[in-house]
Amino acid sequence: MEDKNMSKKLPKGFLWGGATADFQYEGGFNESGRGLLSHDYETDGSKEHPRHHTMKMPDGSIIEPKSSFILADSVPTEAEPVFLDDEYYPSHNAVDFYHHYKEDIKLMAGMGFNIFRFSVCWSRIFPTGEEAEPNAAGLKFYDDVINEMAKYNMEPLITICHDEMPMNLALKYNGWTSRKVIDAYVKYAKTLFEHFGNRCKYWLTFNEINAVRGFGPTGVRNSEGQDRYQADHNMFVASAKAVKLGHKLIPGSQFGTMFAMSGAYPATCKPEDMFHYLQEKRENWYFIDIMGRGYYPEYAAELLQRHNVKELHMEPEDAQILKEGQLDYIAFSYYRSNTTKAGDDWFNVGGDSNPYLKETPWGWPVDPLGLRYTMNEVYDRIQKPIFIVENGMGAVDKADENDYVEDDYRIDYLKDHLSAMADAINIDHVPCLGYTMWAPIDLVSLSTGEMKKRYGFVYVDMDDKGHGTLKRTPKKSYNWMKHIIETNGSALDE
Ligand code: BGP
Repeated sequence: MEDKNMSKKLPKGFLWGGATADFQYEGGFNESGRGLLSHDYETDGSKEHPRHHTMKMPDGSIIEPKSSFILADSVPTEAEPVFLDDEYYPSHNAVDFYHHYKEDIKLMAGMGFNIFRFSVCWSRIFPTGEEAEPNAAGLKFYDDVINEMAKYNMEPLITICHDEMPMNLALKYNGWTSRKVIDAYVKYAKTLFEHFGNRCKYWLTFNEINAVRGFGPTGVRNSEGQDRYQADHNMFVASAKAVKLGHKLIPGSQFGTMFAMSGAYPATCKPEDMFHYLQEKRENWYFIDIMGRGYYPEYAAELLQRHNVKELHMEPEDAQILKEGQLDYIAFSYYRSNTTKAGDDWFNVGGDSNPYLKETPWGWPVDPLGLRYTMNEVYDRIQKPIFIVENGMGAVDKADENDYVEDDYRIDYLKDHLSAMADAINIDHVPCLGYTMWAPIDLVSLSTGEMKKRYGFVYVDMDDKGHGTLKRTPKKSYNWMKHIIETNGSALDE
């Protein structure tokens, strides 16, 4: 499949960078007037012991872990979030970008990044989500970050909302099920546009909006069915309103939303498996079609019925809002591919293992060609530029006595994925704005809350319980990536 004669050199102006999320990276939990965030009550975990939220039930008992991300549907609304002395909450300090931003930005600049994707912590700007005025100290932190980046000609790609919301909004309104949250979000987005718009052209309204995570993107307790799809509709409207406003306030601004994309394959060529695959794909296309084309597709009725959704509440003006607030580009994360077959659950992320692919230690199949396939598929469908805003490999790194890591496996993963991306751009002519690798500096894993699932070009001395010096040390992949960026991809041919 790879064309050996076609250079991997990328078009001039290609954006090279890294991506992070505030609650996995930033810390600074008690600083600059930051309010409580939905992720603050999430414990650490592992593959064997899922993360959970610590909530006190009305009778004083504490809920049991149910599954990662999802706050048990059975938790009554009167239950209160609570911090427990014997639990560890990784979002509180994360890897402390809050106090290391100068050092981290310098390290990223050292690799030649011309863009850095980070998310603003909503509750640092509006602590409960409902204040009339933003928190000036919170805005100042991001001012400092963006100004530091400017010293190295690195531009920001800001995620307005990365799977989170002020805890107050999640509890009071059952997250995005309420249209009140649309207003809170638009006020928050407007504040960011007014404050940072003169220095930020690229924006993402949401992270992985299509992922199913209660208390994650939707902040909703019941993460399936009626509430979930109502929450999604409200997020579509909020995103479209923000896009329209952003275009008005920031001339030349470019808006995307980030979708979690995996390559997907029918497990066999049995027609039933193929049809199931088509329906499974629509679980994702639903989001991309509505936000990228500005209207609900015909198949939405079947999909919603399949998820026991009776009727979505829509205001008469919503259709026009969705039309006017279409995305400028389609951003996605790509880590792996999945297989699917008739009878599998919808959202059966992963499916059976694929005999043709190797897996990471966390069981994620490694499929670089799937990236080229996904880029083509998304572009063929929506015909708007794409932006790969997350890709990388979570691995167990063994640091030597100087904290140096020889991560050849990461280099192999990235080389194969970047080569596949270059082929999609150079051979298939898929327009792609850039690539931001997850995550340039080691940080806390979203799914497991671990530190040992490391992604970075830079090692951070910290363990799963937050112990360590936080010292940053470039890994072998750091200089490798630097060379790829300084040759604008040509070195992938070496
Ligand atoms: C995406 C999220 C990120 C990130 C990444 C890697 O789903 O947008 O926040 O963490 O996946 O996943 P994990 O950290 O679970 O390995």
